[in-house]
Amino acid sequence: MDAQTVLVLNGPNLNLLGERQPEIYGTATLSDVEGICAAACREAGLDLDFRQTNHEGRLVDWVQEGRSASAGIVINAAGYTHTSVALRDALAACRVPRVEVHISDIREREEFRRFSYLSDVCDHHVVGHGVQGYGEAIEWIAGRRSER
Ligand code: CA2
Repeated sequence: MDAQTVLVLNGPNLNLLGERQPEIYGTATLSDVEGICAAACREAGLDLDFRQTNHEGRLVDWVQEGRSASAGIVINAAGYTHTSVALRDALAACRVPRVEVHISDIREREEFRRFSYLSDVCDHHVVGHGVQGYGEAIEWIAGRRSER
């Protein structure tokens, strides 16, 4: 990991993207999402490190890995968004820009999805913009770097 690399982290079940619930999540697969992220990074002159796991502790490890030595962290923590104090604490300890992404609009869905443990420890949020939201998150990180 280095200061030119955007770390994009995906939580549980996102490996199944495109396989069901297209009315909520669309038809793109996680591999398509990686392509969107790669294009946004290429455009911004940044490198991409794209990962997915179904395990909470692994997400915590990866956030710690990127916490000081990356261009920024883009995270769709999926179900852990609504449950994980551990992930919140890891993000709170980051020194790099953090962007929370959700494909669907969690504010307009079931009550249990409306609360995010991660929201107020992230610097920016892209919610309900579909898979293109990942590209927007990377553009935000790139824009913030060019302001410095
Ligand atoms: O909208 C999002 O990006 C979510 O983070 C997606 C999570 C959900 O738990 C959050 O509340 C909102 C679900 C990820 C799993 O998505 C699947 C999509 C299609 C097929 C299977 C799983």
